[in-house]
Amino acid sequence: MTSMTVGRVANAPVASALEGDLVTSADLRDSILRHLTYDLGKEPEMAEIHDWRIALSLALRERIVDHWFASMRTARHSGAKRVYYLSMEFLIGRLLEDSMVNLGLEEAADRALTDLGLNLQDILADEPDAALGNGGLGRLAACFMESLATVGCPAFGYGIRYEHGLFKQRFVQGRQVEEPEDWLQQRPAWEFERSDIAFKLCFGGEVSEDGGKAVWHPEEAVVAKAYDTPIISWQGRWANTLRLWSARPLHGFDLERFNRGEFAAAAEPEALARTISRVLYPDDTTEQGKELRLKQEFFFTAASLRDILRRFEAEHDNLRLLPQKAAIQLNDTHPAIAGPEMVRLLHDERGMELDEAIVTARACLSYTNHTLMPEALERWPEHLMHRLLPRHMQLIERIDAAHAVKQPTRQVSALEHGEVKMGELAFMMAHKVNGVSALHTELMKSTVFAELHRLHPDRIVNQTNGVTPRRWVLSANRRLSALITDTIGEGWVDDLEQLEQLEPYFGDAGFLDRYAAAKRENKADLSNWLATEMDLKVDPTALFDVQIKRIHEYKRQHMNLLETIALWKEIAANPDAGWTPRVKIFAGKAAPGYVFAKEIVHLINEVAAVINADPVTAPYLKVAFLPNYNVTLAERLIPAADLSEQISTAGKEASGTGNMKFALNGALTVGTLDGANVEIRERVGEENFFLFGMTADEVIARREVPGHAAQAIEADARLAGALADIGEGRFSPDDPGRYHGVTGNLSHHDYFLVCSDFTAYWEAQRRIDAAFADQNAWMRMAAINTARSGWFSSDRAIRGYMADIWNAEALEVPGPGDVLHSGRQALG
Ligand code: F58
Repeated sequence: MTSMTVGRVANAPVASALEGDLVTSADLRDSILRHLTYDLGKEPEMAEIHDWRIALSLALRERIVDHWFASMRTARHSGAKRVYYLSMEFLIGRLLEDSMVNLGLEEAADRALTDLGLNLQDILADEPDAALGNGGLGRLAACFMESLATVGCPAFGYGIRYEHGLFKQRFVQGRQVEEPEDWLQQRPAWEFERSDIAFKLCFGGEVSEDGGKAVWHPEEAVVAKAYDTPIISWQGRWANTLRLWSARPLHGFDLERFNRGEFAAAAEPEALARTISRVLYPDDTTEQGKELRLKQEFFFTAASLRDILRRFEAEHDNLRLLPQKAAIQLNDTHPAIAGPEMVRLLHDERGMELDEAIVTARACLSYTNHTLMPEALERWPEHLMHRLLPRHMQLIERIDAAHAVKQPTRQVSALEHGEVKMGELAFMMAHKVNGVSALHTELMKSTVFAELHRLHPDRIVNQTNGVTPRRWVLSANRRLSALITDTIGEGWVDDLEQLEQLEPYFGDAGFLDRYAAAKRENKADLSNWLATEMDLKVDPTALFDVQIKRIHEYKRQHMNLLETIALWKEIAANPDAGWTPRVKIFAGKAAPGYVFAKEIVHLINEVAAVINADPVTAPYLKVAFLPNYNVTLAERLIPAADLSEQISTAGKEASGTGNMKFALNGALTVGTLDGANVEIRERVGEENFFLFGMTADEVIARREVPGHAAQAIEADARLAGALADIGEGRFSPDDPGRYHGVTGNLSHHDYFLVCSDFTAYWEAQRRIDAAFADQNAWMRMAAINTARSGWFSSDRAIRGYMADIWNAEALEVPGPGDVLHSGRQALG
């Protein structure tokens, strides 16, 4: 319980960044108290920290609403095209700090809370992460939402309001244990429930013909109900909506059955319907729940399309205008059923000719691909598609046939071996298809979509990913931000390429000293956190070497671990050789059904336990595996990193976005020529990037060499030694054979070429040791990374989509007077 102290009344106005809107800390304090009392029903002296947090969030949300209405009104009145970003995942993290910073109300909030005897940092730390995503794809969607608002592009994000986001990860004796995540346990502070925005969605049944018209007779229906979260731009200039759908039963509760005493049965329809938005799929490797996943995909896609058409039809009466008014981006193939569903809505339900419906749908739709890995490309059994969505299956066949007409030799089809290939379907139904880094886009053209690219040479375009500087630099790294703003002013925050203006200051000793001090203090903070949270003592001046991302063989955490073991052995054999002290930091979740990844998690923990207990190597090497990696943990780790591990097998990482966050925050990259690493290296300069390993072409050639792994092991005694230690149970004495699966795979199969790249990786790491020993030179390289990475802003990426894919324009809200007298708004 938090007691309220009646403190100084801070009435001095705090200039908010919002034009014409001066918010005093006293105003804010009053609205916090009002929300606490009248919305949460709590007396200040009885309020817990989360009550205060929610009251503060509501007080801020209140200040967003007028701007939100004004933005939507401007979009409506201008007749401008709207962008619709359909994504199965939005990995948002916390929103309170983001909103406060974007509204320019941080100082006011700090003072208001101090007046109330509270501490802003404690309140911020209380917010649960909204983890409605698995990894990069979901985080990209969240960065894009913030940038869409910041550049003033009228847009809606559409997704699913999962009751349980990505599982929580705990380690029990080194093994990953998954626990359900419960972000909705406390009252969600940001969203508005929209009982009036709900659509009925159907599944199953059959299709009949009536005078040449297809009529779908579904057998099952649920309701999608909207929840809206306003997303405010930097400096509150614009706000868009993130609209998430929650599944409800069509017919509520069965009172008759209840009255007969059949209590569980009475609640059954509700429970069944709600299952659709119950959990985020942590994975696409498991077979279970395939049907439910397809239902989820259709559920949110179909609800979103209905909403888009409803809005369009309220404003226009000619369906042919749709492509001029709506750009619909499919974030990977999860919403690819949008193609046939849109055709169905236009043709079956609105009477447009089939061919025209296909052309119209295609002119609205575009598709982003995030992976080339065959096992991750979605395919649905035709029989399942037919059973759940019989009319859509017919339309998929029509779309495929219509496409086939244009290719006399008929080499590409969306239907193969009894499956629907969603990548091909999305490609056929999109006017643009984009990759997420230059290399990835070229590989799309030459591999998975080679044939489709030949047929449609203008369709594939590149849009290299980006990250929002507001969250990933301004908020996450206060010390660095203050230095940047002191040096070049605040303009960089929404024009990140201004960071280039830092470089002329590198000659001033003062700048690099302050840059180094910011990094040192960030590392000291992290060291303290590791001591208190993980009971791990580390040298805060050591090289902080960080690999944080989902655990996957292609991301090669195990290569990093093998190098760690080899380094440990070398230090132990020769402790006085002048080693550069290192802290190896890992974090990441393994998909629950991905056995190999879970073994890697276990192994990292067991290796960490052995190395951290070694008194001889302790001054030079520590290993930390932080549990439950999430957005908030990334915000803590990235500003404290010296070295960013981006070591995927070349050709496998579509882009990466962590790599951009690290470079901006002054960590040097050790990386392969993969994904956006290639573009980062081009921009920061090859002398400020530690490159190693095979290229994508070399990877393909190397795989053809018989016994490539055995050869590599034979040629490198360090690698052989590390593998032998694992294989002999040095880190798992209770079960020496525990990792035979891992060592066997690496020695005989090694698809991801860990062994073949190991020696080059080891050598790169030793070059890094030497470079880090010269702190002045290192800090200069780090600062160059910051100064030259401004291009990786998601504002730039969004402008690229607007120009090359959506043909959409940015808008500005009119003056503050119009904002404040908005009257009652028809929402959305
Ligand atoms: C990631 N994909 C790419 N997929 O791996 C990464 O290179 C890229 O930077 C990022 O997208 C953004 O473009 C990714 O995160 C998933 O999370 C899948 C979602 C569906 C279930 C399986 C994982």
